[in-house]
Amino acid sequence: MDSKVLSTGVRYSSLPESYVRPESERPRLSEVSQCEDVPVIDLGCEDRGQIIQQIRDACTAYGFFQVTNHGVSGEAIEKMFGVANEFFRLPVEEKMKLYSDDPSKTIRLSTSFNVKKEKVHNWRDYLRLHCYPLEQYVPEWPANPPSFKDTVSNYCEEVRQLGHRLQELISESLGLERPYIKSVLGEQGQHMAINYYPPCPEPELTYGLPGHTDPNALTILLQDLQVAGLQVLKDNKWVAVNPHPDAFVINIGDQLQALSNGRYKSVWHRAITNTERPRISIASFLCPSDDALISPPKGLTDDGSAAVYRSFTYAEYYKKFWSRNLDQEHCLELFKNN
Ligand SMILES: O=C(O)CCC(=O)C(=O)O
Repeated sequence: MDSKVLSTGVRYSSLPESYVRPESERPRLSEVSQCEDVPVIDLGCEDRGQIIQQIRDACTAYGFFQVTNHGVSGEAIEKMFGVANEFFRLPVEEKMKLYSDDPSKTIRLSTSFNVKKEKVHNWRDYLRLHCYPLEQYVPEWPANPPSFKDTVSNYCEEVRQLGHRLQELISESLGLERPYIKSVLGEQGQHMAINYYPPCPEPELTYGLPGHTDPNALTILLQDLQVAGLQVLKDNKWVAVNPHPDAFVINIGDQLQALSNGRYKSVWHRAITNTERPRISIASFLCPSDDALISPPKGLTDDGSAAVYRSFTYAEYYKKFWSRNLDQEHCLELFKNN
């Protein structure tokens, strides 16, 4: 291929060889069912106890849920989608100024997942940004489209508040003090992946993103309302999570699985492609501070259940995660106590 990225405006008539998965790893789209009972939690509900119960049930059974009345304004969401679309429509030469395949960069346009490590590529381009503290990172963000910095900063602030609110609810749902998770995770980083999945000539042969869990604490995902593509693993079967108007999809990440001593699941999820329309998704990740020590609180082990994972710092975990391929075994398996 001539260009390193896919978002060049060129439509492919067949899938380039380097994206074709071996037979046994293909998405088998005809076997995927619709997830009819995705938990949708109304954060505007006046009964806090009910919200906490719903979160407990969702995190235990699914590892993900959707939230409505989440406090992020419709305007912030609409503008965020607008600027994401505009960015990926920029001329490829303009976008390539930001290209890097080095995961340690705090801003980069890239493609697939980890192009230097993986054997088969994924049908995705993405712009990855560090977003907290804003004043540290915004100066390095794209100056084009001109509204990018303002729009994305505003969106990040609103989403961060939602994340903190959810972490309080999740703490309480585990029987912990409301601020527990937030205080253990320290001054949390915030990253964003603006994902762009172009129309794909052969969606049966490849992924936008293969099945993976998120290495961070909590993911707040905004899905394209018009184009479905997210699937999660439920009871060992892939199910489609269709976009719900005005909702964010919330994923429990690996750090909350470890902190909850395995009670809550960091859910396997993947993004598939389609032949017709590009799809955009915007994932915001709340990440523990590098030196946060991830270890289950006493309250979750004092019934005699042993710590499932050894204690580790987030820096140690994150380094391990990016040294691997996305679709290998769950990275937490490497931290399991024997
Ligand atoms: O595009 C999606 O729906 C999923 C995105 C995702 O899993 C990610 O960015 O880690």
